[in-house]
Amino acid sequence: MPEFKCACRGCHGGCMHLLTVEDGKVVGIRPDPDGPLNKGRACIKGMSIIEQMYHPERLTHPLRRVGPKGSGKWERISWDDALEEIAEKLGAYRRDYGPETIALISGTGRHHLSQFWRFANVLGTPNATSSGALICLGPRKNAGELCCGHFAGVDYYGETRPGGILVWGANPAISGADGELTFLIKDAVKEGIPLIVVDPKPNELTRAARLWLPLRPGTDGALALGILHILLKEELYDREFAENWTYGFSELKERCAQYDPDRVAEITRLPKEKIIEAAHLIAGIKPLALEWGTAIEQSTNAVQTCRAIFMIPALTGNYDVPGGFVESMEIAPTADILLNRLSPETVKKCISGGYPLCDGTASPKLFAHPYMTLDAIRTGKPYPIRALISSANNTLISVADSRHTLECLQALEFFVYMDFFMTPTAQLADIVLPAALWPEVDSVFCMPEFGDVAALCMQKVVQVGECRADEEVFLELSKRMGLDYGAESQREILDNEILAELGRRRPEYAGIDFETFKKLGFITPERTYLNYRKRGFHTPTGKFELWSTVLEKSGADPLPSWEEPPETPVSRSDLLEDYPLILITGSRTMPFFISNNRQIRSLRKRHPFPLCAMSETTGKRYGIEDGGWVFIETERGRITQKAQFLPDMPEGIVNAEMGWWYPEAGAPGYGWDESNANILTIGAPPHDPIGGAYQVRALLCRIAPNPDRSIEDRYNAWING
Ligand SMILES: Nc1nc2c(c(=O)[nH]1)N[C@H]1C(S)=C(S)[C@@H](COP(=O)(O)OP(=O)(O)OC[C@H]3O[C@@H](n4cnc5c(=O)[nH]c(N)nc54)[C@H](O)[C@@H]3O)O[C@H]1N2
Ligand SMILES: Nc1nc2c(c(=O)[nH]1)N[C@H]1C(S)=C(S)[C@@H](COP(=O)(O)OP(=O)(O)OC[C@H]3O[C@@H](n4cnc5c(=O)[nH]c(N)nc54)[C@H](O)[C@@H]3O)O[C@H]1N2
Ligand code: SF4
Ligand SMILES: [Mo]
Repeated sequence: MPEFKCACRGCHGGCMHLLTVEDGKVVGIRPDPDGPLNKGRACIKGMSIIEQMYHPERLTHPLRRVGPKGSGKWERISWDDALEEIAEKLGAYRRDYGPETIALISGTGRHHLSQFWRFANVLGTPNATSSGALICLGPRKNAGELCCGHFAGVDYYGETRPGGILVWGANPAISGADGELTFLIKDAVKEGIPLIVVDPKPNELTRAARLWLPLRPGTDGALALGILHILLKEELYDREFAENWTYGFSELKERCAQYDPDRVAEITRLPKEKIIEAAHLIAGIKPLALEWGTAIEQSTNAVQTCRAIFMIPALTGNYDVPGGFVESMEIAPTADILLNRLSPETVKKCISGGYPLCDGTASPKLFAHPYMTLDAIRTGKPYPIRALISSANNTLISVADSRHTLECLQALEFFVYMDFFMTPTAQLADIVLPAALWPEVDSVFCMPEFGDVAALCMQKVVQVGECRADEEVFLELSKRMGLDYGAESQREILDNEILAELGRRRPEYAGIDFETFKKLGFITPERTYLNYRKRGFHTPTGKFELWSTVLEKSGADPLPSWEEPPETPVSRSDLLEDYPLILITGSRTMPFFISNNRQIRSLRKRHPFPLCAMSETTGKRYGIEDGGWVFIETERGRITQKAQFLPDMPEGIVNAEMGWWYPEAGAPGYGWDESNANILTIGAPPHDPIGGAYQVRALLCRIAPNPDRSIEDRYNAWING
């Protein structure tokens, strides 16, 4: 039987698989041994795709709400009726109130994001946003762009292996985020490549690490500046790079002098000796690479912390060297084909919070702020948002302060939601559209996002129900609304825009079209190193900007800095009596992708309940048993998760998993508020003054035993039923 080469998007993506099709159905999947990133490997999420595609609860046709909002009553409608109604309503809002009153929200890195941005542009709304971005990848990407005009990642693929990896606020052995697949770091561990891990919570990487730095959550910026201080003071940096290729070296040195090891030890609660040891280890490893994650981004210090951390491998001479922290190759324009057609007046209307990386002043991208855009629905300020289109985003679960999100979504006049399954967010919509899963979509994308090693092919091998790719829906709506989308079909976009541009950037692939690309499955252009030595850095000064001239121009601090986050034992000591513990949220798990997959039985069985990690001493102090249910409460609200005692977990820190809801609890609520970590988090300002990130980690909480085990009973009935 013929096999089709398909790139998986069960997570951010990166694995190639071979799919077999019989009678119009996918009947087999095996990881492609030639897949440039996975090399014949896969995870359980990818392997469950057949179960996902043909799941009895999958959305397979459009629905229109019939009962009152949130009543869970729906009627089946045709695509034609759905699109006609959406086009007509959006057209009316656009005409009567202005296109800015229509907002768009998406989730994390999906194949259709370019078209999502394009649709916002042709619609004429500046209010397109995402539940990730500002707190996920955005700050790291922006830090890279501000420092050197590029993004960078670990060189796992070249002939030279990394000499060591600094893992900071990330758990890539589970998250394999953005195409840096889990296998790659696991291979590095097996090979004995030394790791330095900065993470308050133990995991398999902290256990394998040469050095583990379990810092106080939210203090990463201070630690990074402290490490830079030691490197600069003890002259452990690359002199040639510093002298010839950086801008603002002496200013940075002066700034870092405020972060001597004694002060940093006090802030981070790490022993001073460990901080010095970390700096010495970092200086001694060549080439050193960096794996960094969301923990440093989900904070009011996001962009400056990311900038400070990025400077560590750069100043030690590891930027874009073989086996080091290498520049993204930007093979194809898959992530950025947005037609920036908004007038300056419209750009000014963006509900960006005025943050320089959101409002277009310090970045060529415009980005509405998710919390503030939602807030405008509720308050009408700065003007009312009347309609929302959500694609690939379980807003009620993934945006900070879920009770606020609920209030906002309930106040919407018109809400269109597109997903594979019904979710608690979908239940608040007016129209729900069925989305195509990855074997049902034609697309080209590059991975990993950090380093761009390959361009990969997704191809539609079957049709399931009436499901459609999100990009097709944006195209179709544009046509019906008479908007100039610039192409007639997804195939034309792939051939004439993405692959044509790929051919211009990589002449060896000139003339390639999607039919040819499907047969190849992927391409892996050759990497060249130290490119900045030939053409300088893509910054205003042509240098690696330690002092950011872009931030300077926008009025922000041009040097990396750190401030105590808004709700810590230091900044809110007044809360300690009631909320004595530090709460972190997030913590990815293997079977799930954020809030996805809770209804996929084979996956759910592996991790049936949300786990709340803490040390035994912390748990016992509050009467909690290992495996018992625990209430976790902040000033915003209370949820329950199942306690998990972790041997090396530092005292006084509690970790709540994010993304939880319970499909088995049934419509309309699906238990959205039982274990959802975002009931506990803060969405309101203060935000990161540069990029608008909000604080979903490093908060204050209290815990108490919850004797009620009904969540387990309900699950058991569902899984056995
Ligand atoms: N407290 C806390 N909050 C967080 C985080 C945290 O660590 N802690 N992490 C943040 C981060 S990093 C992110 S990226 C966001 C994630 O937030 P989101 O990206 O919104 O992720 P999900 O909530 O899983 O929503 C994705 C939904 O989209 C659907 N979906 C998946 N692929 C497609 C597709 O191709 N088309 C369509 N139409 N639907 C699709 C899924 O079925 C799912 O219901 O959450 C953020 N929120
Ligand atoms: N299997 C799976 N893979 C995924 C996802 C998934 O849900 N499941 N989600 C995807 C998405 S959207 C993203 S953004 C990535 C996220 O990938 P990661 O960034 O790896 O996300 P997390 O595991 O949430 O957090 C990483 C680590 O941060 C630590 N941490 C918490 N607070 C702090 C702190 O204050 N400082 C420091 N230094 N560390 C802290 C946590 O203990 C955790 O080990 O993963 C992606 N990949
Ligand atoms: S790691 Fe991601 S891309 Fe690979 S099989 Fe799993 S879900 Fe698919
Ligand atoms: Mo994310």
